[in-house]
Amino acid sequence: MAVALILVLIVVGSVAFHLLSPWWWTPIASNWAYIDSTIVITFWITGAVFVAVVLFMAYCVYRFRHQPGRQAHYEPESKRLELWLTLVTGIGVAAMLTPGLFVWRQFITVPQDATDVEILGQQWQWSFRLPGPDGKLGASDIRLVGPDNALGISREDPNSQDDIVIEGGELRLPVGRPIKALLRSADVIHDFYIPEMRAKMDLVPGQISYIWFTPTRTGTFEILCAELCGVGHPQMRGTVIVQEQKDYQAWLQAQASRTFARLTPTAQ
Ligand SMILES: [Cu+2]
Repeated sequence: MAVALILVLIVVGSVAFHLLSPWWWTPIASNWAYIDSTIVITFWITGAVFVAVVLFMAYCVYRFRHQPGRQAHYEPESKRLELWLTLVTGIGVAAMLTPGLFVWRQFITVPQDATDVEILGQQWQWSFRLPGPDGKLGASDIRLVGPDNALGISREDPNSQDDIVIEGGELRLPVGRPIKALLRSADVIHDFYIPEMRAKMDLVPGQISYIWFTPTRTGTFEILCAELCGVGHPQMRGTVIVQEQKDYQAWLQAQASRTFARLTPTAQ
């Protein structure tokens, strides 16, 4: 009786904790509300299964408890029961996976009008590069990284001359515009993650991965590294400031001194 009661209390406690928990996710600040929906669907399905299984256990513990003279019925196999369990489990798993496929399709389909922004991760900081007036990022190569060229940007590429380089600082983005973040790593695997944007993606050395999102409200958000990348991993944080279009443009105009050409003038 006590065990059955404990099982019921576990169910009640878990559901209450889930509903009353103060550690819920941060208010969303991007277009990726779908990510939240898929998590909510998973919570509902796994939650319902958890409640059903544990309550069933409590029922069995109580109903089939030991009584003098009572004997268990031996039934090693039940085709009907197995069929039912397979069907219900299959439907439950499909219901959790299918919405994810639709979201993933959107996740990898970048809108045509997205603005490129480069994000470089290295042990243990974030650096950024924005295209200049030409709207294009110049070529880059990790082999070009040096004391005066932290992002390894190509000096030969004319497109790179007006690129704005922000080393270990704050990234600014305009609100309501889709952003395509091109992700590079200088050393090990990192993972670009802004909890309020819901989206995250690995930075893999030797590749340029990408992620896109549209910031939906202004504010200051923290960039975290979501991949264990060495002893400095917990300190690998950055800041993204989402601004109104006019404030963003004003800031952009003031960045003329941070172009790649100014920062690393070619040796004469
Ligand atoms: Cu990292």
